[in-house]
Amino acid sequence: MIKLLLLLFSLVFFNIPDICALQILVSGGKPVTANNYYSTYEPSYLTDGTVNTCWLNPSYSGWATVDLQQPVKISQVTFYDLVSSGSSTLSLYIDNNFIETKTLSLSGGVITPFIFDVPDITGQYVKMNITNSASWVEGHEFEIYSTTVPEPATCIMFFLGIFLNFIRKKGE
Ligand SMILES: [Ca+2]
Repeated sequence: MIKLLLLLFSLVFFNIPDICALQILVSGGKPVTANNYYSTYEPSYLTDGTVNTCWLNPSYSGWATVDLQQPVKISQVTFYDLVSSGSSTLSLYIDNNFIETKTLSLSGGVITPFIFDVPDITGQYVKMNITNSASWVEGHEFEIYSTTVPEPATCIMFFLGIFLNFIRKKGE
């Protein structure tokens, strides 16, 4: 019995909070600056919440920076890129510190997410530098996520709710 209680205790206080961790989108509606844009395809379309709108840069390279308006612990960055056909190279910077470069071959006309897993780096300005784009630089959405780990008590209530619901359904 004591062993069981110890197991439950360790699960609740060490593992369950990680299971409960939530990915929160922190870039929605945040201001974006870019080195250039074409016509009405403004950088603000990178954080408007839909991949159907885009920032278009009349060049084969360019950059865009999201201002999160306060320092945030960042866990993941996803940039939705589109080229006519060929590859594109994306380099991620947080507060001017280089994080990672990715090159992907894209199918022509298909919006492709470039996903960067970030080891919880705190920063405010998130920059994507795009080079060697097979066609004009075209970004459809620039998503920045933060991981929030709730208090153990919140996790216990969450799993207790699932458990009680399970018992209730079994009783029906
Ligand atoms: Ca968009």
